[in-house]
Amino acid sequence: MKSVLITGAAGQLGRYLRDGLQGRYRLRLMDIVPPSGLREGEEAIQADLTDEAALAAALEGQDAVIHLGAVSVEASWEQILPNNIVGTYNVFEGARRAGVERVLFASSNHAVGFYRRDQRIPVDVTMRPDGRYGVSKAFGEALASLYADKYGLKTYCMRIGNVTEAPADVRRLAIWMSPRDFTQLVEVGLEWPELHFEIVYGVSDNDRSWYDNSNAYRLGYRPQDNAEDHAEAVFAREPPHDPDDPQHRYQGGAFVGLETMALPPKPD
Ligand code: 15L
Repeated sequence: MKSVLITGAAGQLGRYLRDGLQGRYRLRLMDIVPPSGLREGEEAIQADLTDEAALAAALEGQDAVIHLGAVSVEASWEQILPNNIVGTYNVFEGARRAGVERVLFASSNHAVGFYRRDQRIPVDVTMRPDGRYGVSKAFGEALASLYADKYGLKTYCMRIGNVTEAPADVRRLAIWMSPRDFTQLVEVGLEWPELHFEIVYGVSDNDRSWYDNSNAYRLGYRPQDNAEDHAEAVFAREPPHDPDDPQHRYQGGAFVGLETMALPPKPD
């Protein structure tokens, strides 16, 4: 059975993965707050990603690391720098030093949030982050590329949309991912034998998807859910919006709308 470290394990995504991977992997759960309710096959480590010694100890003997730990929304540079930039560097460098074979990186749709909603994008597009958080995810993807090409780590970036039980709003009908599809996408990264460096979109099989996710399908991903099953309920509770408002025009949504006082009307 493979041993897998999950950073940010006390968050919602960590909880979904613990449920989905339970019994099939030995899970080491790391977070700044102690992950609770440990089950058989789980152990917990309370540590900060900026603590290199603690991270080295956590990575020791692991086959893979699923790196979820980060500030998960747009935030000040003072918050993004230690948690998302330094922390992510420490995970890749720590994995290299510890001989961990695979690094699965939780990237985000916000690395490419400044594509318009009428665009359908594959994984190899130019980065268009919609904020400092998105930049930190683009940075993590760059590290994944470097550590695969230069040091031979197997790296896998999931540009996650929004993982919840059901899509929260109209925007999420395009980027939603069910917990079971998320678990399956993670398993692809843990198991795909020829992995070198890959980017996939973390979304279910959504009719309204903005992504060409054929790379994930090539690796064996077969999502079982589709946000469209929730569309009627979502449209019933959300009033129509102005398509020229930046936060409705671009894929990144509200993150695009933040701090956009200087945004020209049509920057693209
Ligand atoms: C993300 O990357 C965030 O972590 C999550 O909180 C949501 O904001 C999600 O994107 C989204 O775009 O809905």
